[in-house]
Amino acid sequence: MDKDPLTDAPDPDAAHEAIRSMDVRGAAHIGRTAAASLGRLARDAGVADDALRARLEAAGRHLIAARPTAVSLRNAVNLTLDGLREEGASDLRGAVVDRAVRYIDSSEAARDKIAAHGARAVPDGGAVLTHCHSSLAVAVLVKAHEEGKRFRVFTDETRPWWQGHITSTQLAEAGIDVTLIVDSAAHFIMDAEDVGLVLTGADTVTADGSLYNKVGTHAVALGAHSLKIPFMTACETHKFSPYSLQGEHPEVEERDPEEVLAGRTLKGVKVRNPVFDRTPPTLVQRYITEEGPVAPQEVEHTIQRRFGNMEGWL
Ligand code: RI2
Repeated sequence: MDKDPLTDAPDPDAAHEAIRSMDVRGAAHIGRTAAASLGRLARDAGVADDALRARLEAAGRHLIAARPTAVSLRNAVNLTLDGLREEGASDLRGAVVDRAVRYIDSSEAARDKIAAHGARAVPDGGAVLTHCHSSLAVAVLVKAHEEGKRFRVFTDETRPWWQGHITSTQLAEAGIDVTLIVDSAAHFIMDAEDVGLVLTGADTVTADGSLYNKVGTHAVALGAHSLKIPFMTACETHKFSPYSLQGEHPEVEERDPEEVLAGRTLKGVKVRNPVFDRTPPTLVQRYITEEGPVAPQEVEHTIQRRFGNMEGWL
């Protein structure tokens, strides 16, 4: 029997803190953690329906505030809290729990489908370049390797959180030939090595087809474009932003400069730490989703089809 996904879920306050501090990171993981914490609260809070509704909505708002850029967090909260708005739901608690479990299951199922779709785009021979750590990009590469494709991977290290180290370790554990590079070496490596694909994850994809992902992604995409290397992004449609249909674009998170300084003091120097950037749709060849590859110009239609009534959404 599959393990109940809510059993080990943190309460929403603990989930907020884990997401804010990056103990829980990666847009897909963040979304599933938020959904699980709301499901757990709904299941365990022994209060009447009105009080439960108020507590869940407050917890949802607090979770969304933990990190502003990855839309999977806000989507996870809203899709879970849709249980509160379910027409004719006699069991509010059960409806929210059910939505939370459905969100988690669909996110996990999406990963397997994305791996299968994405593996087709991975070159047999040559190399792939990645940026930051994306669980979905890793799933694609591992699947391609399991299917017998042989390729090398160059991984951008991605300061200041070094998520490229996670990518490198996971790929090496899967038996893939992996080489870690500093981010500023990306263009040199794309030019010097036989890189046939750049593959990243996504934090948010907006209706105009723009990609919001870990800072540095835009520069990598520009480099790939100049060298005519396909640039693709592995992402579940939970990363698509229905809010952007009304022109809302994600806030780019700026974190503590201390993360950049890492304990050093540079007298008279200002430090900034923006952690995401926007890559324009013209530089993205395909979003590899659970539904298959989606071109940037098809994102708006996918959002309209994928997200229904948003009434009452936070
Ligand atoms: P998956 C990460 O952000 C990276 O930007 C990565 O591309 C994205 O989340 C998606 O990751 P952070 O949370 O959902 O490390 O593919 O700041 O795992």
